[in-house]
Amino acid sequence: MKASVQRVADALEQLGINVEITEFAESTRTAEEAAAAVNSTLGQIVKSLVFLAGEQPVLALVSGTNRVDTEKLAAVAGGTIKRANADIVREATGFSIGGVPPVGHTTPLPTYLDRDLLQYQVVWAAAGTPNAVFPIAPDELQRITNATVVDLAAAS
Ligand code: 5CA
Repeated sequence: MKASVQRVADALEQLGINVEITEFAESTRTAEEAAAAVNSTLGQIVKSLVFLAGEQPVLALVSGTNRVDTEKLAAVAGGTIKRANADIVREATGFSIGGVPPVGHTTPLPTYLDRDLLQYQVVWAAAGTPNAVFPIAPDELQRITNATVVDLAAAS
């Protein structure tokens, strides 16, 4: 297991939950690739997206079918919302884009969970690298990330 995947496994264990991380031979870098790898719908893939709310990095956990409406995020996170660049993502989370997990970050980030994820029995999130994911019930994901559940989806 890669060190960055091990960090996610350790974080999940410390949170007291027993989930199985799968490392694939193929890429799960994008939500589409992850859905193909785990044979789920796109909506069941959790995108872990870092934004800057003013200066504060925040994490949005978003269904694979949704784009974030930054005005909706601003309304709950405060400040002007900007997408974090790759360097800020790595600094704030300790992980690189494509493998950013919902837990195990360098420092805890204020976290917002797309309410559309709650319709599924199980969702899949990245586990530290662009080919590792794990399944989790969305209510459990909300609990372990201490996330605020919000409507984040941009009109499609
Ligand atoms: N492993 C997959 C599925 S769990 C994953 O991590 N998906 S993701 O959506 O959370 O991460 C990829 C996202 O990073 C893409 O949606 C894309 O919007 C964003 N991204 C890619 N390149 C950049 C970049 N240069 N700056 C900011 N965000 C980026």
